[in-house]
Amino acid sequence: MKQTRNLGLLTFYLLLLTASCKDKVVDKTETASTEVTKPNIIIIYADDLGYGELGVYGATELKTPNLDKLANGGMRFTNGYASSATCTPSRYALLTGIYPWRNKNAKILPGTAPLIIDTAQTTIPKMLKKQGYHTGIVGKWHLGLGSGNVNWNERISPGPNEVGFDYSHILAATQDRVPTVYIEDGHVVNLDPNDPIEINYQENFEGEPTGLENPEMLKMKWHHGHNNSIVNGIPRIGFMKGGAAAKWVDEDMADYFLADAQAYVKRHKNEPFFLYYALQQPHVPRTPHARFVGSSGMGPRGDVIVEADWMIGEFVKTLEAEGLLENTLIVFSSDNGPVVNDGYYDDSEEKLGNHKPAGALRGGKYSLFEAGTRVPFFTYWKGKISPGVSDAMVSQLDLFSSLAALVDSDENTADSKELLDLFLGKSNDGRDEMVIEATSRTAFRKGDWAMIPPYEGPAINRNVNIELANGTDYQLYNLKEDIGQQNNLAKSNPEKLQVMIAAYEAIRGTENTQIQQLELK
Ligand code: NG6
Ligand code: CA
Repeated sequence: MKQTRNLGLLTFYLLLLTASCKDKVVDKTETASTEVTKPNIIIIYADDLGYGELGVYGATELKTPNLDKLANGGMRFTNGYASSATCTPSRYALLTGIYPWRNKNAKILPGTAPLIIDTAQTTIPKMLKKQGYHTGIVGKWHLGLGSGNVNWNERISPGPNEVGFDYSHILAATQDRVPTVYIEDGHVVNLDPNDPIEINYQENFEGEPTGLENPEMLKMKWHHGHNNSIVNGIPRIGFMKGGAAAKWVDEDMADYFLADAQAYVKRHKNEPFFLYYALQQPHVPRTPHARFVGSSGMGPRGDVIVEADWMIGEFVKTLEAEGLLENTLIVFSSDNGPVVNDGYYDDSEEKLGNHKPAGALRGGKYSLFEAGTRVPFFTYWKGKISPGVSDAMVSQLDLFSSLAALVDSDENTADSKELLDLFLGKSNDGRDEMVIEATSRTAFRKGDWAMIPPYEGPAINRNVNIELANGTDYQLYNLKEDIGQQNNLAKSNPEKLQVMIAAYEAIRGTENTQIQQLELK
């Protein structure tokens, strides 16, 4: 009896010894020593995904199990913001940590626009590179390429590789804009030199069909805009000639980028890496792969959200299989709020049913109301971030300084707040105030309040059926009591309005507001 117990103890000690030896072996490896200070960082960025689009943000009609699981296992923000209600400005702010309205070129760009990030400017990937990271972007770029008059048949530069990315595999602008080709490290993928690419946003190339003139060739009809060159039966913005072998197949795009994102993490799993995985969904044209067609019951818009959710599920599986989840911070968000009809007849309005892309928020993409910029936003780090929900205010601008703090870099920017503890779920302190932008107009959020200066222009963009928040009066809303921005308190609370205007002008300058006030007189 005693002997058996001793034997048992011996086995126990032997097991302990083996276990601690194993630990020591692991400790000596390169990976383990970098584990503490150099976690991998992945930003997954959706395109036009609204605040109410995920189950975890209250969606009931649309199923997003993979994103819900990730969000539920991490820190989810209910007051998380993109810097702008459109793509280019938000992406500019995300990567540089600078308010987009400080850069007059940070507007929705055509596919031929030059790069709008100065190659001397600091960016998240540049900052991380200095700390020993390998940096990659897979997916949508939309920050311009080249310095004007790009020759698409040579190496295209400057681009992502010149502003901090060691590796880039991108679509230049948007899925609805030419050139409709993938570009890897500055080279158009599958380009046949005998079939060179030409792009023009002003006029068509002779003999090339267009959406306007050749409706019989279309598998998707245009509603507004989007009637230039036809690629894969879909009319686009801009004219394109040549490059037949290089043209993407829209329905394969999600799988294409997923495979590349998976390959990237596998290639770089033995060094600290930063991956910016910029999804193209649910931006127009919505082209789900055949296996997702009908998956949402909501038409192509819902189907591509289900598709994106599945892609993220697969991507996380890869991280898990490679043993990377415990050493990787994942940030998920969207570049701007939702739009249902953004220029094509794709049944999204007809089949929307009870789904509310913006949740309880007013407005949408292009709008200064909340739905323009308040978006799904969460962080996930297995074993490191305790699951939770935070109502602290946080902007994508803040990723620059917070990620710098994470990797022990002393870089920061004036517009980017260091909120690392908030992102890691160790604090509930967010920002107190911020300027938000929408199609070159700006508004202000401070505490529970939102203030929108008067702006000329239509109250509603009828094409997309979204309230833009233009008006002749100041608007002031208490979001805590009125998340849907129905009660304008500007007149009944003039003191608060003045406080908001003063704080706004302290950041934005007086010019913007003064112009608006002059126009009112
Ligand atoms: C608009 C397009 C819209 C979309 C948007 C950019 C028209 C009429 N509308 O100009 O379809 O492409 O630009 O979206 O052309 S974003 O998410 O990249 O900012
Ligand atoms: Ca967008």
